[in-house]
Amino acid sequence: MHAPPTRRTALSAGSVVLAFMATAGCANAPSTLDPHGPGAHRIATLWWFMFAVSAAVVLVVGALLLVGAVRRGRRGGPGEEPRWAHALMFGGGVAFPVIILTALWIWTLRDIAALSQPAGPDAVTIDVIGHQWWWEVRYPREGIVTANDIHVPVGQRVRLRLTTQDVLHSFWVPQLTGKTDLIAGRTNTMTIEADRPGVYRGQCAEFCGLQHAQMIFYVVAEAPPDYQAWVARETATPTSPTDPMALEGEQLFERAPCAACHTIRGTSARGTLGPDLSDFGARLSIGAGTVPNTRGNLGGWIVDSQSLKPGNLMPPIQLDPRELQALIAYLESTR
Ligand code: HEC
Ligand SMILES: [Cu+2]
Repeated sequence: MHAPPTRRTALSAGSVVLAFMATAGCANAPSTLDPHGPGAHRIATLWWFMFAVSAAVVLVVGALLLVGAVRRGRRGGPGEEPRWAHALMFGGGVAFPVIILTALWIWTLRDIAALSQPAGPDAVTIDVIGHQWWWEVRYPREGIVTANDIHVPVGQRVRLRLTTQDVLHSFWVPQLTGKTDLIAGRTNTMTIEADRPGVYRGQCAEFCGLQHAQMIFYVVAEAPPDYQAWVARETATPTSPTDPMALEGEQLFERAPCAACHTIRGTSARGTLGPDLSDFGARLSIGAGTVPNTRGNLGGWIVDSQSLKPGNLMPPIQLDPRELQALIAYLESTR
C-alpha cells in the first residue's frame, strides 16, 4: 500500500503517458498518432521510431548511472579506469549517437521529400485561401466555391494550393498529414489523402489574431460515389426555395447588408468579405467550427455573432423576429 514517494512519482508519470496514448484516437482532439492517410502514416512511423530510440537511450543511460552509483568507490582512483571504459565512452558517447542521428536525418529528409512530392497524379485540386478567421475553399476544375468544410474522395490524392488573403495561417489536419503555411502572395502546395471515410478535424496552426483558436475546418472524406454526388449537388443549377418563408428570406438576404459580404449562387448576393453561403445549410459548423450548425445557433450568429466569436469580422445586425425567422429558414434550406 505504502509505495515510496519516488515509485509513486514514477507510476503517475507512467500513467500520464498511458492516458495520453489512450486519448490519442479521441475524435475531438485529433492526434498525429491516429493516422488516417499515407502522409500521416509516414509521420507516425517516424515518431514511433524516434520514441523507441529515445526510450531505449533513457533506459540504458539510467541503468549505467545505477551501476555507477552501486559500484562507486569499489577500486581505483582517477586515471586508473579499466581499458573498456574508454571504449564504452567512445562507442556510447560518439559512435552510437552519430549513427543514430545520421539514420534519423536521412529518414527525415526522405519523408520530407515524399510528403511534398508524392508520386502519381492528383485526382482533385482544391484552392484553400485563409481569412481571419475562416477558410475559403475553391474547386477550380468543378467550379465549386464553399467554406470551412472540404469534401474529398477517399483513397485519392488531393492537391491543395494554399494561400492567404491577409495574415499568415497554417493548414493542419493531424490525422492526414503535416502542416503547411499559408503565405500572402505565394502559393504553397501539399497533398492529402484519406484512407477511410470520415470527418477529419483541421485547425489553423499559426497564430493569426484574436480568433485563431476558432479557425477550425473539417475534411469530409467520402467514398468516391458519395463525393461525386456531392459535386453534382454543388454544381446543379441553383433554384429559389419553394417554402414561402425561405423565399422571403432569400429576398431579405439580397436586400439586407448580408449581400454586401456574402455570395449565394443564383442570387444577386455577390459579396466576398465573408464566406460563400451557397451550400451553408449542409455545413457542419457556424463560424469555422465555433458552434454546430443548428437553427438556434444560426439565429444567435445572425443577430450577434460577436457574442459567439468575439472580434470576428461580421457585425451584429438589427432584424425584427420575422426577418430573422425568414433568414434562418432560407439559409437552412441552402445545400
Ligand atoms: C461586414 C460583412 C458582413 C455582413 C454585412 C454579414 N456578414 Fe456574415 N459573415 C461575415 C464574415 C467575415 C464571416 C466569417 C466569420 C468567421 O467565421 O470568422 C461571416 C459568417 C457568416 C456565417 C457563417 C458561415 C460559416 O460557414 O461559418 C453566416 C451564416 C452568416 N455570416 C450570415 C450572414 C447573414 C444572414 C447576414 C445578413 C443578415 C450577414 N452574414 C452579414 C461578414 C459579414
Ligand atoms: Cu489562422
